[in-house]
Amino acid sequence: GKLVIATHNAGKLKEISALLAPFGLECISAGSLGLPEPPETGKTFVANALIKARAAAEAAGLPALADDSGLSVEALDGRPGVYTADWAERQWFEGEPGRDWYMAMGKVEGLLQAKGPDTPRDAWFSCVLALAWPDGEQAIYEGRVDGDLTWPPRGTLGFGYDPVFVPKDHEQTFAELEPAQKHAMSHRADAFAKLVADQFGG
Ligand code: ITT
Repeated sequence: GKLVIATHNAGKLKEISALLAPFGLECISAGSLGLPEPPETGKTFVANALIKARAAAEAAGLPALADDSGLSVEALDGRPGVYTADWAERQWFEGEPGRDWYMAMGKVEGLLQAKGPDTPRDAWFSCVLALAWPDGEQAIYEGRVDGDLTWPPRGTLGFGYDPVFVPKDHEQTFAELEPAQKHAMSHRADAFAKLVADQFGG
């Protein structure tokens, strides 16, 4: 069957396509269908994931999968959390609109350092996947990975905050790990495993 991937984030699209590859679905990106980005007005990952999945399913008349995710820092009371994307100011890169991730990572680091040198650097990524069908049916799957923040950023793989996130029991950042290694342990992989077990029976 066909599935709309309701994201406008190229890094996510790449990871979701890789994670879905074994299931023989025809994945269509929201961008290629020209679907608009609905405002993410929810206060939780679940609410925002459902907003994006429902909007895409209704506009396309096809089942849609959305991902709402973010980085939470223990010592910052879970911030930026659902506001992770918002902390990266919109800028223009080589004529394309984008977000300044380096600045966003620096903002998190600055707040952490302002708390003092002994502040715990524990953080986690959350991912909520929402599936929505045009008839109103929907399903939600939540994933998480724990780690520590490092500074300065290291690595060029992945996207977003990957260069400052070191998963627990590892030395390398998500941006230094091969995609297959990240996919074996990420918040997105955790949520996907639950989706696959539920939708494809294991
Ligand atoms: P869509 O809503 O179009 O899917 P978005 O980038 O706006 O794209 P979110 O609102 O869910 O998506 O924001 C999540 C942000 O959290 C994302 O932009 C990344 O910066 C960060 N993030 C999520 N997963 C990540 C990952 O695996 N590695 C690094 N950063 C991640």
